[in-house]
Parts: sequence; C-alpha cells; structure tokens
Amino acid sequence: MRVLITGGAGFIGRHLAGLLVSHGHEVVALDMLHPQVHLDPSLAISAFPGKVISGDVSEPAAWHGLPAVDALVHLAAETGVGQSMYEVERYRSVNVGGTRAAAQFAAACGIPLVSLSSRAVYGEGRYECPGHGVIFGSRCCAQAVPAPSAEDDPLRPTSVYGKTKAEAEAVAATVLADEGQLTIIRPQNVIGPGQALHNPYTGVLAAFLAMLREGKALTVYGSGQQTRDFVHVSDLARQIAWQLETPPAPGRIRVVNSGTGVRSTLLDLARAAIDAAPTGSVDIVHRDVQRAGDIEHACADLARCTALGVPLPSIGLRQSVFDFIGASWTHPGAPASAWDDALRELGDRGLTS
Ligand code: UD2
Repeated sequence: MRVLITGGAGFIGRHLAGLLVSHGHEVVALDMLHPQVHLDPSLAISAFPGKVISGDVSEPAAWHGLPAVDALVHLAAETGVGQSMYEVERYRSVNVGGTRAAAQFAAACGIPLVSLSSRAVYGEGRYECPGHGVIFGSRCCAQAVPAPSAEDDPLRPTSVYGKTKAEAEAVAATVLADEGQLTIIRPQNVIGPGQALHNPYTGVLAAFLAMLREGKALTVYGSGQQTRDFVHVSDLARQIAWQLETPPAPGRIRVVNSGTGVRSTLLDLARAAIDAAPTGSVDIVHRDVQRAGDIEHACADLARCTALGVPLPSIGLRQSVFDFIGASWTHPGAPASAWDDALRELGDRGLTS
C-alpha cells in the first residue's frame, strides 16, 4: 500500500518509512522540515525513502493536492513539554488543528488513520496506595507507589503539550466516529538513533550526549529518582507498522500504549549514557529545579497490547542508549549550553520551581 506519513522526515517517521518500504509499501512524507528539528532540511529529504512534500499540517492548504494514498500515519507534532507552557497557541494549532485535519483527510479518503498521541495524556498517572487504593494524577501519601498507566485510566495531563494531545485524541475520535478506522498510540519516551540533537526543549538523552561530548558532568534535574519508560524507536516503528497492517474494523477506535513496561530512573539513564560513551567517565550533578509540566513517574501498562497481539518491544534501556550514543556521537548537535539556555528561558518566564 501507499502510506502518507505526516512528520515523516522526523525521528520516528524515518524509522517507520524504512520499515514500511522493507515490507513492500510505498511511503510519502508531508513534513514542514521545522528548523528546531532539522538543521539541514536537504539531508532530511534525501534520507527519506520516498517523496517528501513540504507543508505544515495545521495549514489547510498543506492537505490539498496530495497523492492518492491507502493509509495515513500522523506523526507531525510539537513535542516540547516545557516549551508548550508558553508557546500555547502554536502547540494547540499544530497538535489539535493538525490532528483534526489529518482525521478529516482520512475520513474524506476513506482510509485508516494511525495517529500518534503521547503518554503525556495521563499526566502524573496511576499510583497504588495500601491506605488509599488506586489514585490518579498525584501521589496521595508517602506509601503510594507509581504504577503503569493503562489506556482506560483517566486523562489528567499536566502540561499544555499533554492537554493538546488529549484534545487531539478526542477530535480524531469525533471526526472518525462513524465508519472511520482510527488507531491512537500513546508512546512513552522514545529514544534511539536519529533523535533530534538540536532541540534543547525536549530529550534528556540528547542533552546527556551533548554534555558527554564536551566532557561535562551530566546534569540531572532533581534527585534523578524520577522514572520513565524508554522505548526504542525501532520497536515503536514495528508497532506502528503492525497497526497499519492490522487496522481496526470500520467504526472502531483502538487506543494503545507503546512502551517497554519497564520503569527506569533518570539516574539509570545517565549511568547507561556514561557507560556507552566512547570517552572517559564523567560525573553526574544534580540541579534543584523542576520544569513546569514535568511529571515524576511514567510507565506503560502493556496488557492491551499483549491481548491484541501487538509486537512487544524487544530492546532494553542499555541497548537503546548504546545505539543512540553510537549512532549520534559524531553527528552535529547543539552544545550542552543550549539546554542551560532553554532552562534559563523557562526560569525567566516563571516556568521552573
Ligand atoms: C517526553 C517526551 C515528550 C512527551 C512526554 C510525555 C521525549 C524526548 N519527550 O517528555 O514528547 O511525550 O515525554 O510525558 O521523549 N532532564 C534532566 N536533565 C536535562 C534535561 C531533562 O534531568 O538536561 C529531566 C527532565 O526534567 C525530566 C526528564 O529529564 O524529568 C525527561 O525529560 P525529557 O525532556 O527527555 O522528556 P519528558 O519526559 O519531559
């Protein structure tokens, strides 16, 4: 089949496109080639194994005159949690408006849509407490322990980014309610080769890479005991391909998590990055700061994926970090100071505590 991938020239899109081509499909990208992500747009175009059409998904004109396709994967989004707190209109227009346009395009063409949401829709997610039972959105007391988020858990986004993703899910579901074939995927923290190295608004691993290359200590915000579920981009790509090739029945909406189901601390990530670096070891330093919208704990519940037969991730944290560091070490990227500047910018706007 021929698949249109919005945001196809980006990190996840390129992995997905390569995989789809290896499955015998044809791919076309619709991508605005945003300078915050693509330092050299011509490189992004030449790396994509199909035609790249330049366009902003939030602009209606971008959806006119596209080639006929059999399925749509909607990846294009603004992804910086901290940045979303002050670029509210841009995040809303791209993430909600862009998803609405994608769903309308899928409805008009009568094709399945796989749309990437985010685990950010859960916000702080699920806690289990011996005294208070199951609680969502915040820790009730010191006895509560974080638990994996399941797809039917209530949505309690804490950032503008998370709110736009939750709204986008609802909009797509409304547009495609009748005969549409909609799959919504909520990935956890996606890492791996090809991850943007120039975007200091998101991506702690890219920050660690920049620090390691300059021989600087890794800066962990807070205690480093925050947890994330780091999923390798090629595992996510396999899941998107499976969803495309196994769409839900018309009129059915499928919502699935994407993660490993394994919780790692930021300190685990920092140590794995240090071990993977080809240079000598560096220290880990802590900064007593929290970005507005940041959550403490995140991990995916995989019961629904397992029940559906979605291919489960096979790559663990250390291998993912090793792949990323190895593939990115000699690639140009922002200096470590860019992450300090982005944090300072947030502080100046009153968005750190
Ligand atoms: C990730 C996604 C985001 C969204 C969100 C859902 C990435 C790159 N971003 O945001 O798109 O899906 O998950 O919850 O996957 N930190 C440091 N030192 C640094 C930079 C960051 O300690 O130099 C901390 C930061 O405060 C946070 C953690 O690292 O606690 C992860 O930050 P991130 O920006 O990589 O990802 P996150 O989870 O905010």
